[in-house]
Amino acid sequence: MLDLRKRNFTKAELVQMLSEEDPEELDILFDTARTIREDVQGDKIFAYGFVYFTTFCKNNCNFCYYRKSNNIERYRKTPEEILATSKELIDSGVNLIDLTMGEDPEYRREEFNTVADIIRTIKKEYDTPVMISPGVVEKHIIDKLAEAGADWYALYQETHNRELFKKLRVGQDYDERMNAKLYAKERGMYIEEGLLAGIGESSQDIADSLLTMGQMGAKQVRVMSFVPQEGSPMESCQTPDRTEELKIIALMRILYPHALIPASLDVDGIGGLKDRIRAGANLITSIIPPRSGFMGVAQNTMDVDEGGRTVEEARNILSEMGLRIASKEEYKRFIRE
Ligand code: SAM
Ligand code: MD0
Ligand code: SF4
Repeated sequence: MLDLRKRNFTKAELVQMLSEEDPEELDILFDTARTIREDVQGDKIFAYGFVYFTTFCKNNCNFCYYRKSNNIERYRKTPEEILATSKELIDSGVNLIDLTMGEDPEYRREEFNTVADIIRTIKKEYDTPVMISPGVVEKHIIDKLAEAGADWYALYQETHNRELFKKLRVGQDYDERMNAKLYAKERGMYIEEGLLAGIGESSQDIADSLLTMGQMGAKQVRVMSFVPQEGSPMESCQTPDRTEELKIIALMRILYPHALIPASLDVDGIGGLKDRIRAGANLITSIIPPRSGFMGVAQNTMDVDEGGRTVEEARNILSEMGLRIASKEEYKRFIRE
C-alpha cells in the first residue's frame, strides 16, 4: 500500500487504490480517512435537512425515478409547506436546509421568484444556511439565488467522462452543467460536485473525477451508489457493491481533508450510516421528517415515515460511535474556515 498521508496522488496511484480488494488494506484506507476527519473536526458530524419540493422535471436522466417520461405520481409543494417542513427540520437540529427540485418548468416560468423568497425566509427568519439544488439554471437566476442568500449550489456531474455523461443525462450539455456551477462559485457560493457509482464507469474515470473535483474548487464532494428505479431505462441494471462507494469516500477525505463529504441516507437508509461515517464522511444528508409527504431521490420512501431519517435516529447511531451532531454555530464556523 502507498503512503496514504502524502495527499498529492497521481491518477495511477488513485487507480491502484481503487482496485484494492485486500480487506486488511481497505481497513487501513478507512482508518486513515477517519483519523484525518478526527484531526480536522474531532467528534463533530454535520447534518443537512432535505426538502425535495417539486418532483416535476423536464429532463430524462436514464438513472432517475423522476425523469419526465416516467409515469409516476408527482407533487409540487406550496411555499407554506416548504417552510413548515424546513422549520421542523431546523428545530430537530439540522445545520442546513437543502432545497432540491426537479427541473420543473413552472418555477422557470416565474423566474424563480418563489424560490428566492423561500431562501430569504430560511436565511433571515430561521437564521439557517441554505443549499439550492435546482438543476442547471441560467446565470441571471444564479445571480438571483445568490442575492437571496443561498450559501451553496449543488449540481452533480455524475461522471467526468463525457461519453458516459451523454448516456446518463440524455440530451443535456456537459459544459453547460459544469459552467453553471463554476459561475455560482464565481458569484461567491460554495459548490458541491457529485459522482454516481455503478453506472458503467472505470477506475480511471473515478480517478479523473476525484482530481477534477479538487481542481474545480468544490467544497463539498459526494458519491452515491446507483439505485435502480422502477419504470426507468436503467431499471434492470444492478446496484453496485458498496465497497466502491466507501473507497471513494475514503479517498475524497484523504485528498481533501477539509471537504464536506456526505454519508447520504438516500442510498441504504439509516442502516447505511455507520459504514459511510467509518469510511471518513463528515456529514449526514437526506434527513426527511416522517409523514411530511416529502420524498427522497434514490430511495424515495425508505425509512422516511418510519422516522429512520431523523436527527434523533442519527444521533443515537453516532453516539454509539463516540460521535455527535454539530450545532448550527459549529457548522457555520466550519464553512467559514
Ligand atoms: N434535478 C436536480 C439535478 O438533477 O441536478 C437536482 C436533484 S437530482 C434528483 C439529485 C441527484 O440525485 C442526481 O444528480 C443524482 O446524483 C442523484 N440520483 C438520482 N437518481 C439516482 C439513483 N437512481 N441512484 C442514485 N442517485 C441518484
Ligand atoms: C441527498 N437525497 O443528500 C439528497 C440529494 C441533492 N442536493 C441531494 C441527492 O442524498
Ligand atoms: Fe430531473 Fe434531476 Fe432526475 Fe435528472 S436527476 S431526471 S434533472 S430530477
